[in-house]
Parts: sequence; C-alpha cells; structure tokens
Amino acid sequence: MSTTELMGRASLTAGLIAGLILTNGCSSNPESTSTAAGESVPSKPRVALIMKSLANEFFSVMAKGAETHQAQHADEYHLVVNGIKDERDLSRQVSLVEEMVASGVDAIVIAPADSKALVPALRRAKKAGIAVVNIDNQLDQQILKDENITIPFVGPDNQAGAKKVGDFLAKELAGEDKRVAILEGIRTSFNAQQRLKGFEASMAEAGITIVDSQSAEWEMSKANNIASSMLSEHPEISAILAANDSMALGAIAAVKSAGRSDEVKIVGFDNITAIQAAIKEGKVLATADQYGDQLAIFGIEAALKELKGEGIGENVETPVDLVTKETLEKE
Ligand code: ALL
Repeated sequence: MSTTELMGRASLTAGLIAGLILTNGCSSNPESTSTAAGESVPSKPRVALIMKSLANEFFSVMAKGAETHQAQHADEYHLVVNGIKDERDLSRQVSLVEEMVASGVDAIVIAPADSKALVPALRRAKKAGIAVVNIDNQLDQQILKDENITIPFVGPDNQAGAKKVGDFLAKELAGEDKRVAILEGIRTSFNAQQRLKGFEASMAEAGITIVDSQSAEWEMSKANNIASSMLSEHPEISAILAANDSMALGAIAAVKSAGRSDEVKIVGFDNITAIQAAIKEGKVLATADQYGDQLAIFGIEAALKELKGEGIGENVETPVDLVTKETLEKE
C-alpha cells in the first residue's frame, strides 16, 4: 500500500470514528431513578472523558477502551465521551470542561491539550465538587502546587519512552557521523517537552548531532511541510524523530517526495495501526506503545474511587514499550 493510501486510510478511519464519538458524546443520562414503590435510589455517577483530537487514532482507540469498560461496568457509572477536532483548539477544550461542569457530571477524566491553559477551568470544576483526574499529558505541577490543587495524574514516563525509541534508532545509525532532525509536539504540553528530552538524551549519548528541531504541533500535514523543508535545508540528515505517530506519517510522505525513502530513517510514538503497517513495510523503524486504550480506563477507575470517598488517588505511572518490526512479528 502506498504512503498516501496509508495516510488516507488512517485519517478516514479516525474521522469516521471521531464522527461517531462526537454524536454519541451528547448522550444524557437520568440524574436519579425511582423504584416501583416510588423510592428514589442513588443514581449512578456520570463520568466525562475529555480528550484531544479525535482525528488522531490514539484518541479514538482511547475512547473505544473507555466505552468497552463502561459497557462491562454499566451498573457502576455512565460515560460521556468528548473530544476536539483540532490539536491546537485549546479554547474548545476549555469550553468542553465548562459544558461538562454545567451539565452536572460527577467526574472529569481529561487528557489536556495544554499543560497550563486548562488549569483554571479544572480549578473551577474542582470547586464545583467534581472529581478531576488528569491522564496522558500531565498538567503543570508547579501551577497546581501554587494554587493548592491536587489532581492525580495517570500516564507514562514520556521521557523514558522517547529514550527507548531514540536509543533503538541510535544503534541503527551507529558508526558514522550522523545528523538527525526532530519533530516536536505542542511545546506547551509537558509530554511533548519530555519526549524531546528523551530524544535529545539518546542522541547526545550516541554522539549524534541534532541539526534541526521544530514543533509540528502533533499534526500530520504540518509535519509533512516541516519535514519537507528540513530535508531540503539539511539534505545530509539520516533520520527524523517524530514525537507522535501522526507526525511520523507526515515525515514518511515528506521523505518519499524527496526521493529519500531508502536513506532516511523515521521513528514515532503511539503505535497506531498505520505506523504498525509502516514498520512492517520498513518505512518506519520504531515507535512506542503507551497503551492508549488503557489510559482512560485507569483514569475512570481513579475517579470512581474518589467518588466513593476513597480519597484522591496517587499518581499512576502506566507502561510505555518500544515497538519494532521484531516485536510486531512476535505478536
Ligand atoms: C498526546 C499523546 C499522543 C498524541 C498526542 C496528540 O498527549 O500522548 O502521543 O499523539 O497527544 O494529541
């Protein structure tokens, strides 16, 4: 399958799923129920999952994981699933938090699109008595501390994950005077900063020079443009390290149009299906699996505990593993 077909298929599937989620997301649930004798029984809590770009398969997989969990625990809670269309649409994510607060949900489980910008809205949610759990991208710990807010975090060590991917690439590049470029995520996101640190550490240890590092804001088409100009400005680069798989897909297309598919190695982060296919075809060297389908579930479980009065949970570090052709063939 060609790269364009691959990219098309990835965004089409993600788009279809996103559409379904957006329509289902507005489902409303009864606040309380009554028995035949007219006694009111305690209603099930409503948990809102607020994610980032639903055009990214990472989040559609996350939503599916949460919906499966809810179906298996339908007697315990209701789930409302939300996401934004554009990775950079911070104000839409802030509005979603506000809408969820206004609709009276009991808990919010959020993957914030920005580590600082979402804090005020989440502070208001907490003040309204809503249990808040932060998943995937960690909120700015200093701001939370300064404002005396406790929000548990459920997610991986992104620096360690990126280091695993970077080290694998470094081994493949060993022996020569190599130069590489980095495609970063949104710079105000803590996980983007951590992944950059992980990549930088691997390259520094291996004595590999980073000639360029720019943010493509997690997006495929932006990554395609930036990678194309990186390749023409620095024709000597032998690898591109992308901080997520959407950007790695953009890099694949850029390398292809530069006619350098056989020479430039690409790595990513997320393990989405289009990248698994690209790894098997040798277009991408490695990625990291951060088990997106499990992240929201851990967050929901932490929120339910808090609602049962079992206290605000501790941070939970979730796994992140290297994925290569070899690991995929073993599956
Ligand atoms: C991060 C995730 C993913 C994803 C990115 C795009 O928070 O961890 O790696 O690709 O968001 O929104």
